Amino acid sequence: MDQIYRIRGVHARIPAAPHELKDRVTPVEKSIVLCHLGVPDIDADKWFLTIDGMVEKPSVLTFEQLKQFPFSEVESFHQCAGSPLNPDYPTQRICNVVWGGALLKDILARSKVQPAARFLWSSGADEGVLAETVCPTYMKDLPIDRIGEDVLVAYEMNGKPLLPEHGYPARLVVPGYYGTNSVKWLRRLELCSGRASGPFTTKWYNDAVYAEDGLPTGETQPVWAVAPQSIIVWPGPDAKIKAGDKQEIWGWAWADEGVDQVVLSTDGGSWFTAALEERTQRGWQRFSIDWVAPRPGKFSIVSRARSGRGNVQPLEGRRNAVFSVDIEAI
Ligand SMILES: Nc1nc2c(c(=O)[nH]1)N[C@H]1C(S)=C(S)[C@@H](COP(=O)(O)O)O[C@H]1N2
Ligand SMILES: [Mo]
Repeated sequence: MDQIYRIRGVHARIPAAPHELKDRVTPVEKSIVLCHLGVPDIDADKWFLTIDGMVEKPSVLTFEQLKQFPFSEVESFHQCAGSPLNPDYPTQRICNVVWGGALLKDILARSKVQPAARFLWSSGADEGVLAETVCPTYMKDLPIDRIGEDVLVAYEMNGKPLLPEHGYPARLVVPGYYGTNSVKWLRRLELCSGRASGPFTTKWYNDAVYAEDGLPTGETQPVWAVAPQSIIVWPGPDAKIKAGDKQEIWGWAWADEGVDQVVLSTDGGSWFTAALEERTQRGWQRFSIDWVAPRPGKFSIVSRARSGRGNVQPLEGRRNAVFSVDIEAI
C-alpha cells in the first residue's frame, strides 16, 4: 500500500536560537525537527515493526506488543548534524529531551541476534527524493556494540506520544549519536554483517577524518557519536549589560561521552574555566561563570567544550566549531 503523507518533501522546524533554550528539558514546540523526505501519516493500529536479518527468530511487533516491553526513560541531548550536503557548516540545531519507550536490547533479545551480526540497520516508512537522489527508504545503521543500555524504540517525547513529525508512532533513539541516526516512523530492524547500503550511509553522513595537523587523511568516518559542542544561553545578542556589574554567563555543553571542561573567552585571547555540572544520563550539562564587563563597548563571548576523551571544539571549519555571541555593555 502506498504511504500517505501529511507533508511531502523536506520539512524542518525553525530551530530555537541558543538564547531561547533556557529550559533544561526543551519543550517539544522548541525542539528540533528534521524530515528529509516528508512526514508520513501512520495509524498506530496498523503500524508494525519487522525484526529480521541475522537473527534466530525473525519477528513482527505491533504497537500494542511494543508497549508491553518494560518502559524506560532517557534524558538526552538531541542534535542535528546539519545538512548532509554541507557537513562542515556549524549549526546549533540542538535540544535536550526525555525519550520514553522500550529498550532495543530487550526487543532484540527475543529475536536472538546471531553472534556474527555487527551492525543494526534501521529503516523508516518514508521514501522520496533528496538532492536528485531517489531514496527508497530512510535507512541508517549503528554498530551492534552501541546498543548497550540506552538505545530505545521510543514512543514518547517529554512524557507524551510522539508528534507525527517526531516519528509517530515509534522511532529509534540513539542517545549520544547525531539525530540522523535516530530513525523515525521505524518500520524495520535488520541485523547485518556490514554497513548499510542506502544513500544516507554511503553517499551522505560520512565525515572526512583530519590528522593532528588539520589536514584530511583521506579516510572517512560515519556521522555517529556527537563531538563536543557548547552554546551560550545568557547573555543573548539582545541582552542589556552594564559595564562594572557582575553577570553570570551560562550555557549548555554536550558530547557523546560527556563534557569535562568548558572554557570561555571575552577578550579574544585568554580562556577562563567555567563551573560545570555533572551530566545526568545523556543530558546536556550547564556551565556558568561570573563576569564583569570591564568597560562599555562591544564584546564577543566564546565558549569551548572538551569531551571526556579530551577532544576540544575546533575554532572554525567544522560542524562543532566554537560558539560565540556578540554583545554590547553600556
Ligand atoms: N525516517 C526518518 N528518520 C529520520 C529523519 C528522516 O528524514 N527520516 N531525519 C533524521 C535527522 S537528520 C534528524 S536530525 C532527526 C530529527 O529528529 P526530530 O525531527 O524528531 O527532532 O531525525 C532523524 N530521523
Ligand atoms: Mo539532522
